[in-house]
Formats: sequence, structure tokens, C-alpha cells
Amino acid sequence: MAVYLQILLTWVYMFPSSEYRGWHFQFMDLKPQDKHGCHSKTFLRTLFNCHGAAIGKRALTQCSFYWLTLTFFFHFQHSFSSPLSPSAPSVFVKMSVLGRRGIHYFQKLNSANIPTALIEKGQNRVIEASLTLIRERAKLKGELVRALGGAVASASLLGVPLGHNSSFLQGPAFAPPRIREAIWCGSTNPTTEEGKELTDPRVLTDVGDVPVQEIRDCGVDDERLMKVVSESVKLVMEEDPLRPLVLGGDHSISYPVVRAVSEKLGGQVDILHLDAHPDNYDAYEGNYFSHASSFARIMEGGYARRLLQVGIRSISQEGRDQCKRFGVELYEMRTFSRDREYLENLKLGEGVKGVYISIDVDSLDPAFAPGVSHIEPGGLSFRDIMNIIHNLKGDIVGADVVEFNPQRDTVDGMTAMVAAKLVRELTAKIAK
Ligand SMILES: [Mn+2]
Repeated sequence: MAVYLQILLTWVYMFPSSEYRGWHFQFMDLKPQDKHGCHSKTFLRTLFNCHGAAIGKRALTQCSFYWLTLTFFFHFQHSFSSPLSPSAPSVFVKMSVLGRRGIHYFQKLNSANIPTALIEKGQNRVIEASLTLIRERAKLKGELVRALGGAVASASLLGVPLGHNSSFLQGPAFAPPRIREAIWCGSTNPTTEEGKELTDPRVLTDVGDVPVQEIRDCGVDDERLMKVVSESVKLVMEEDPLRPLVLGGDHSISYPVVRAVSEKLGGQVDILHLDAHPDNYDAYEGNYFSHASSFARIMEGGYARRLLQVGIRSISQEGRDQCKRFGVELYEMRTFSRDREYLENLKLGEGVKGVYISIDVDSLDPAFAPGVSHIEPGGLSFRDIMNIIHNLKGDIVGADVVEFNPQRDTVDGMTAMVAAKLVRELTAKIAK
């Protein structure tokens, strides 16, 4: 049975494209006369470099070779131990997880004779340098706002270009610079709908990005990386009256951000979470830090008193069970017309440290925002979100806009403008 499967796989493996076949020819040191022809007889002769009855014999040899290659490949995958997915259910899942994270040379170094201390020291220096830049920028912006006077709360942008915890595409890593560009592109004036001036640093400042890719390039794992994100958020909050308005990144960043906000304020917050998905899997595809698990981490950590999830329209049974487990207030799209009045008159954050707003761009209907990794029809309109945000009563202590994927945006950058406007209006909501 296994042999038949291998033969089948071999054929599936070989047919897709001429380039792909070319690679096999090269690899097997065959000399095809016609790389581009795909007619069966010529192809078989070319493929196995032989004629007539020899084809069968040659085919078996080739299949054995593939069998060995695949066996070796699976074995190779097994030999990696990923601390984040110790109990991945199958080798296929493990492969996909590894594939998405990339096989990193630092992982290979683990088995080489490089002293661990040498790597750790270097990583510490890079992390410290990264935090220093954010600390100094936040300090300058804080001093500036305080010198101008009159601001009780002011939004400060912090970009977290992290996309590798996405379960599907990784484009959100490219979002922060695109959102900034759209905020300041000049196609619209810098005044928000309710009249706040974005050019006033007492309303909006920017402390830059956490250098996620640079830190990962030094082999820093996700647990540590998430701590750097938390630390960066705390550096912004250190500078009263700055409040973090975080540009994602995939949704996995909400966990370290909310954790930092709650720890810094010394208590729980209420969370308004707009999304097509509840993002509350215990661990998605074995990834504890998955963008589909961030709200499980937040609720387990006890950082939120209330969690309102609005716009939900893609939820599994596990998602529903997790909502029950964490006491989530679930507002699904299918009943939105019924819930609208309540949601457009929210009052949150009383008796806790304030309100945190997390907006996944895919909470919007893809008609309004096609540039997302997970296109899910039947969502909120932009005005639905504006009505909810504008009418919300509460002290907004932090916010994020996540999951904008520039690689899927329209050529004129429509979703970038949508994400930018969400950021602009959140800025107005935070600043006072
Ligand atoms: Mn989502």
C-alpha cells in the first residue's frame, strides 16, 4: 500500500511545471532532450532516460529514490525540536509550522559547538539597543507633550511588524510603514471626524517600530520576543501622558501589548475586540503564540475583566467552548442588527483600569477592506465601527489595529487608507 502511495506521490510530485521537472532532472543528473514537452512517451523516455520495457524497471528505481528522499525529509523534520509545539499531532502539522517560521541558522547552531553564552550575550545587546531607541524616542515625545502642556492623554504610535505567527499568510509584518504612509499621505486633511488635529503632538506622536525582524534574525525565540514587545509598550506608558496605539502585525501581538498595559496600570482592563474571529484557540497548530490564540492567552493571564467580541462570523465549536470558558461577551454578525443599539452605546472600563480596543481589520466586510489575510464576507461596515468607537464611553488606555496585509491590498492601497483611518479615529478617542 505504502509503495503504491509513493508511486502516486512521485507522479504528482513530478508533473506540475517544467521548472519543477527541470529541478528533478538536474538533481538526478539526467539529461532530458526536451524539458518543456510533456507528451507521455517522450516525457517518460526523457524522465527515466531509457526506452520501452526499461521504463518500468527504471520507474521502480526512481520511486525507491523518492521513498528514501521523503523518509529522510520526514526524519529530518522530526529531528528539530520546536519548544513551542512539543505535542504537534502529526509530522505534517509540524512541517507546516516549521515551514512558516523558517528553518533558521540559529536553530542549526544549537547542535554545533557554539557556546550558548556567546549567542545569548549578543542577543541581549541587540535587544537592549532596540529598547534604547524606543525608550529615547518615547522620552523625547513625552517631554515635548508635557512642555506644550494641557494634554491628559495622548496617543503614541508603536509599530510591531510581526507576521510569523499568522496561520495563513505573513503579510501583516509589512503593515506599519504602509499605515503611517497612508496617515500622512495628504489625500485627506489631518483633522479627525470629531475635530482633533493629528499634527498636534499633544494628540499624536510616534515612537517607531519594535525591530522584530532584526531581533528574530539573532535567533531570539517568541517568548523572549513577546517580552520585548511588552517592554516597548511599557516604555511608552512610562512617559505620561503617552498611551500606546499599536500598529500590527498579526493579532498575536495583542497578547504582549495587553499584558504590558495591564501590568503597567496594575490591574484589569475591559477589552473591546472587533474581529471576524474570536482568536481564542488554546494553541493553534501547536503554536502557543499563534494569532488565533492571543485572546486565550489574555484571558488566562487575567488581564481583562470583560472581553466583548464584535463582528464574529467565523467561529468553530472549540471557539465557542473557549468563549464560554472565559466568559466572553460574544456579538456575532448574524445578530448584529439586533445588537446594534447596545453596541453603539457602550460604556466600559468603570471599576477597572480603563478600556483597551483591539481592531482586527478583517472585522470589516472585505468590500471595505480587502487587504487582509483572512477574507471573511458578511462583516461590519466602516461606519458601523465608527459608530461603535465614537459613541463608546470610557477611558481608552491603549489600542491596536492589526492584521492589515499590504500584500493583499488593492493597487491604490484602499485597505491602507482604511487601517489609517481606524488609527486616526482611535487617536482622537484616546487623546484628551
Ligand atoms: Mn481576524
